[in-house]
Amino acid sequence: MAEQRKPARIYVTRPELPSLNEFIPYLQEIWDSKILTNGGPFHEKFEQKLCEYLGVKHIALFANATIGLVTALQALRITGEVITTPYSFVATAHSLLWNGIKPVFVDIDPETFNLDPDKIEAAITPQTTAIMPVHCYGHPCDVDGIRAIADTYGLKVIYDAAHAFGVRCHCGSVLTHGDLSVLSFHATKVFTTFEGGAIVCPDEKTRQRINYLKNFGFADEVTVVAPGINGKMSEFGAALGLLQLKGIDRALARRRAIDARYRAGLESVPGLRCPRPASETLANHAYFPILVQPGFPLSRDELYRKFRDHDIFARRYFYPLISDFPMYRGLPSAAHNNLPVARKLAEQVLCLPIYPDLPDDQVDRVVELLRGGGT
Ligand code: T4K
Repeated sequence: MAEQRKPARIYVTRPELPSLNEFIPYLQEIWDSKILTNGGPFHEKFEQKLCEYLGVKHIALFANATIGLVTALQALRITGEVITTPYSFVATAHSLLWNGIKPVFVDIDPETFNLDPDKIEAAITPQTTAIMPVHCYGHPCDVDGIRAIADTYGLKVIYDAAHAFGVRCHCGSVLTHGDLSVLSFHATKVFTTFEGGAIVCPDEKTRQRINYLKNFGFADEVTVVAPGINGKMSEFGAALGLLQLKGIDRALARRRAIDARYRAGLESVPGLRCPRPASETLANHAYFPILVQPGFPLSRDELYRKFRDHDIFARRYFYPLISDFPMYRGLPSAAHNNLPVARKLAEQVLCLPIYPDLPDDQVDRVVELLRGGGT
């Protein structure tokens, strides 16, 4: 009897990589030069090409976004309390704790999944020094609303832009907003250098300080200007990044096509909502969140488990809320009634698989399951 082939496992994401053959000449150069790190030639070239691609002026590369966030806070000498979102990956708030800063959680907007500017002012105290919003799923925050509040109260704004590679809003790259923006190039992101990240800076002076901080605080061979950390990206990561830039437009176009296919397939499924970024956004389709609402035959968690039974590994980004983890839940701002929108969305959200190599027939497999009410 012919063996029945099991459908392939579908993950929430898979990294987009160039062919190994294309990468070997880059590796050969590293092997020949024996320059592996500390700001080598690939590092310099990648920073320059990345600025050009993203439409920004100054970038400091990092080993990952988490160290980037920790360093961004150090660079701007942020202390006291920082207003942030509970609806994100834990690294956002952890970067505050690593600096001895108290996170103050503020609820999110039900359409954008991002900090609700209307709720920020009530959370400001004399100890507040900054706001750390997240462009969640790459959907831009209300950057103008946040800027207005920051200006009124003299606060800094550090955007966690881990999801926002290549995203453009009403006035160009979303990464030019705020005092600093931090990108992630982790394996699960739209643009990857295995691990990696970057801080987008407004001027060369700030970039210089960040460069000292990511290199133990060294300003030259014998001068240490701050208790810096080791946050440097290696030549391996920078070389891969340089090569990745060649394929990124094709990868983003494929993501766009998958996003459109999901939307067309799921348009009229009762109890499902597919949020999208504001219409003027040039999105990167980093994630495809759906909200499982009353009217759908299964609860979100039942659907999550049903998907797993079918070897489809959709993920509940971002459940649980950061404010529910043990190191945060004692904070007054983590109280249940302070974050009703974030709490509701965290109970309803499921991120569907989306990545450039995902074939149409697998997208259709996911859609069929949802159209059948998860059965
Ligand atoms: N701020 C925000 C808003 C973030 O979302 C993140 C990271 C950060 C800051 C910090 O950035 P980094 O310091 O990492 O640069 C993942 C990632 O580990 C994490 O980077 C990411 N956010 C978060 C949203 O998702 P997990 O626990 O879901 O990853 P994991 O290992 O379960 O991977 C998910 C799927 O991806 C796997 O089922 C298969 C696929 N995968 C994953 C890896 C690691 C691969 O195919 N290959 C791989 O190498 O956290």
